[in-house]
Order: sequence, then structure tokens, then C-alpha cells
Amino acid sequence: MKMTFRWYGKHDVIPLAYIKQIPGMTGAVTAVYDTPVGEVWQPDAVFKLKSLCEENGLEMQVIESVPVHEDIKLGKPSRDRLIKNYAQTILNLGKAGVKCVCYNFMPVFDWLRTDLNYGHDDGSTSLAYSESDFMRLDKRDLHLPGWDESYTADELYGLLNEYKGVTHEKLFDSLVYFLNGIMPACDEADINMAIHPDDPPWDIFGLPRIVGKEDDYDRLFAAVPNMHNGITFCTGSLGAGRFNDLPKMAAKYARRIYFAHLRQLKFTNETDFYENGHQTSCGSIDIYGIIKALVAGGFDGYVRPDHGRNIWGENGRPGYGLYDRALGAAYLSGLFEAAEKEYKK
Ligand code: DNO
Repeated sequence: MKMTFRWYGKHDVIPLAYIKQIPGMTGAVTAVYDTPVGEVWQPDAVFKLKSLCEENGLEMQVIESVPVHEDIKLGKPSRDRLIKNYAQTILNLGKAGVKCVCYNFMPVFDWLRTDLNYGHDDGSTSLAYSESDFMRLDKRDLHLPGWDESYTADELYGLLNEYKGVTHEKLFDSLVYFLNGIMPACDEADINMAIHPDDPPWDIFGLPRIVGKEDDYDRLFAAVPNMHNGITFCTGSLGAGRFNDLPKMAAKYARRIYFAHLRQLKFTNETDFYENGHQTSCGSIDIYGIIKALVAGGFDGYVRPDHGRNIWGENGRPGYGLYDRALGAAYLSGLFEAAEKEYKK
């Protein structure tokens, strides 16, 4: 296991030097943020990022994310050029020593929470999701946390319209087409692709979502068995679906899980939850059970703490402050140390 920490590039208010001070920290998880989606990440941009990390004593072996252009998800004719670009980005990343690329295949929107500033009794804040708040959203004027705000209202409307004929099957075929297109580059660069689950793991706004439960992964690996086709195991995303048995899935896919996002959430009723400190006792996700299952199953990938609270007066990027994620990293490292001594095969 290698402990890592997400870093949003030079605009991140958290200095890499601080990240390095977290005990056991080996690497930064980052991305080239100024290349438009669909274009090739040029070697000089990639190497510059790598140097920044290394100057601070951190590796850059994991990228989160290389975003997938909507035309690829939509299966449009332009996808062949875009997939070629993606493959070239993979080759460029491989030359810089990257080993794992996190990406997602969610149409239009990434993760969804309805509150970025949920207040806890102890004065800390975190992200939260409420079904009734979600139902109340004005679907014609969507501005939600975590979403790509670069779309104008018209563009968003146009894009949502384009997805009208896209069924789960069609989206799945597009994912398989995409993966088959980039696997040769992954083989050459020895890079593992790690698909991030849909968050939450169900359809939103009538848009299909296809990576959120055990059957989805079985289908994906049957369609693209290449071992470079793998998973980002995000406990907060998968855990939002009460139908998922996380320790079971961790055990089953341990050798396909190249990257683990470990985070906590606590259900307040059947559908609603808030995020919390990483400790198993802080929520509904059995973090230690998952780590034991990963280790016993042969997991040997990258880990990062995910979505901490804002604590100690920090006014950090929601879910991505320094302090609670640092506490999370220390806690998770302790659990891995225990589990690896006990269960490592
Ligand atoms: C949320 C993140 C996601 C993730 C992407 C991966 O906090 O985990 O935004 O980076 O879905 O492509």
C-alpha cells in the first residue's frame, strides 16, 4: 500500500511541503488542470508537475483524473480522435513514471452532494446529501457543488438533450469501446486505469450511470479482461448505495483495485447522509473491515484519505481541507499496518 494525498495543483492552498509532513505520505495525486478536456497532456506540462512533486519529496504515480470527453461517452464519431488523444496522454504519463490513472464515466456531472457546509455539533462542517433537497432542485437552473460549472445554461441543456437516447447499454458499449481503444497504450506504458464509481451510484436527472454495484464490475471485467482495466474503490460513493456490501466487494476485486478512496459517511435516514471523520466509529462504513478485506485479498495499490471535514477553523475546499484528511491518512496507515501484519498474503 502507498499512502497518497490529493493536490489540486499550484492553485491549491495546501502546499506540497505540508502534505509531505504527514507521516507515511509517499505521493501527491494530481492532474494537469489547464489542458482542455479531450486534448493531449503535453510532456512538458506533465514533467513540470512531476518536478514540483519531487522537489517536495513526493512521488507522482497517480493521476486523478484524466477526464473523458462527453463525445466518447455519447459514442459520437469524433470519439476516435479523442480516444487517440487519450492514449497519447497515457503514453506521456507513462514516460513520467505514472502508474495509475483515475477517471470516471459519469455523463455530464461528477459527484453530487446537496450541502457543502453541513454543520456538525462540534463546529466542524462536511458535505451532505439529502433526497428532499435534491428533489427540490430547479432542474432548469442547475448549480451544484462539485459540478463542472464551465457549461453555460444553454450548453448544459444541449448536452442533456444529447443524452436523451443514451441507454445504460449504449453508455456501457461506449465505455468498452473507449477501454479497448486505450488498452494498447496502457500495456505499453504499464499504466493501470482505475474507474471511479458513480457518486451517488444511481441515475440522476434521467442520465444513465453504470458503475455503482457488483454486477456492473462483473460485466465490465468480462467485457475488458485486460488487467490494466481496474477500479478506484471509493467507499463514500459505493457506500451511498445501501445495496452494496463493501467488505465483500473489496475482497472480491482486491487485485483489480489499484486506487482506494477511503472515506466515511453516516446515514441519518434511509437515503440521507453526511460525511464525517474517517474512523469506523464515526459512521456507517466499516473502514477497518474494508481494509482487512483489501489486504487479505492481495490489494497492493494506492490509497488516499477522502473528503475530510473542515476542522480547527480551516476554511478549505469542501471535502479537501488539510487537517481532517491528514488525520484520516494517519488513521488509515495505522489500520493498514495492523492488517498487513495480520493478513498480508
Ligand atoms: C470527488 C472525487 C471525484 C473523482 C472523479 C474521478 O471527491 O473523488 O471527483 O475525482 O470522479 O474522475
